[in-house]
Amino acid sequence: MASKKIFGIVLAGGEGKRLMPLTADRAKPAVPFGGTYRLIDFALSNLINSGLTQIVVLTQYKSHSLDRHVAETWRLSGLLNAYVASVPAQQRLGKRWFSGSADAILQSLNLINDEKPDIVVVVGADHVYRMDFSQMIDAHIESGSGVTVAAIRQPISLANQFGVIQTGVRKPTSIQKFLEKPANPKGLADSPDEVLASMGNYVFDTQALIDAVVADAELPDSKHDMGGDIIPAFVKAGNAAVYDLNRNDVPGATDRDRFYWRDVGTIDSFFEAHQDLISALPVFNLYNRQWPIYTQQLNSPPAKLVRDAHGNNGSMTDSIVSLGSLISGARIERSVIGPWSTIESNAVVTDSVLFDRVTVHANTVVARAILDKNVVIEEGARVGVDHEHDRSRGFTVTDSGITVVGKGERVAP
Ligand code: ADQ
Repeated sequence: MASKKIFGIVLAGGEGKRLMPLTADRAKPAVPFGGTYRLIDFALSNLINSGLTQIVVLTQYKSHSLDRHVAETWRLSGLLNAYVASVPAQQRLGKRWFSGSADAILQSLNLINDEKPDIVVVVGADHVYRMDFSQMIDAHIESGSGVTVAAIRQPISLANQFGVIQTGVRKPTSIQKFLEKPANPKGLADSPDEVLASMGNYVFDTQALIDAVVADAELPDSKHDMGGDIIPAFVKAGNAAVYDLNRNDVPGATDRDRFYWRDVGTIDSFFEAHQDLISALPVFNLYNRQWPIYTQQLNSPPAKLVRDAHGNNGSMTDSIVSLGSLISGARIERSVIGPWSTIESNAVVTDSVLFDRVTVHANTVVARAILDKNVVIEEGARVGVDHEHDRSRGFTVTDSGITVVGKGERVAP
């Protein structure tokens, strides 16, 4: 990789419908995660830690808070022409928005032409994981293919959410077949309950990428989608390799999180990924100093846990509390509390995810719930306890029983 010039593209224009109502007001990559992070911080941290210094983030859908987060947080030094730049859809090829992720790249070819890289790394922006892309780039160069697709084994029951890869028998690093979100895929020969899923991360030879998106633009039936159209075209041409995440050795990884990767595209998977952060031996370790996940450094006071006005102790176990939060005489278990939240006396918050500036007043119960920014739980209210009641109040309740309260809502007793 050392002798090559590398350019990074983060695809961040998707709508994230399945995360509603968390994406009602913001792009999916801007959805808060783990207290102080936003989803895009994982992709960007991985690229920066892998040595990339020129990265663009292609945005479109409700991009304001995403643009702001990228501009405020991801400021690289002006030296060496290093940057992370958020680039909104600009209608450069006529009066139309990005019609798909491949069209987003087609409409942004000026950015590639400006830098003239040898290799372009294209990644999604809505996964929680650690990955050293420099190792994938080395494998790509060695393979001699036009594209290399990062992959990880996933349960076959989830195959309809992913691009599913079949590799060659004689050459296991070449992709023989690629089916985007198939209904009935075949399991792996050595593990019939699993498939090899695309992670939505790709390494391209620059010219191969340009040729592919230009050719795709002429196809009347194409959806102009990276997973649905571009990668299958490379596979058909016998020009695609696979890179299994289990070959990736990230510095400082633990045995538990070495090959951790979570698609957090649904409320359930988003919720479960939070549970992966908080136990004493976390499934995903945020405290790996050798491969830090960066985010905005808020100018905030530390979190404070105090007794309430009556002298009652609170308690907190298996939880994360972010800067600026104030917790008095409340019980918090297995939860993630976002910045500048207030939780008052005799509130019981269990198995929950609170975004920033949430207020939980006294004598309340919050159970298996996700509370978006600025939610207020009024004194004596309960949420996540009676699902029928939650639904009747207009809150989303998933089949697995997670209640989601949208941005700025007040929950009355
Ligand atoms: P999905 O995640 O379903 O599958 P998609 O919705 O296209 O694919 O999102 C991929 C990335 O592209 C996201 O970061 C999204 O924000 C962005 N994106 C989507 N539409 C865009 C547009 N019009 N402009 C700019 N950015 C856009 C993909 C692959 C699968 C793979 C899974 C892994 O297609 O093959 O298995 O990711 O989760």
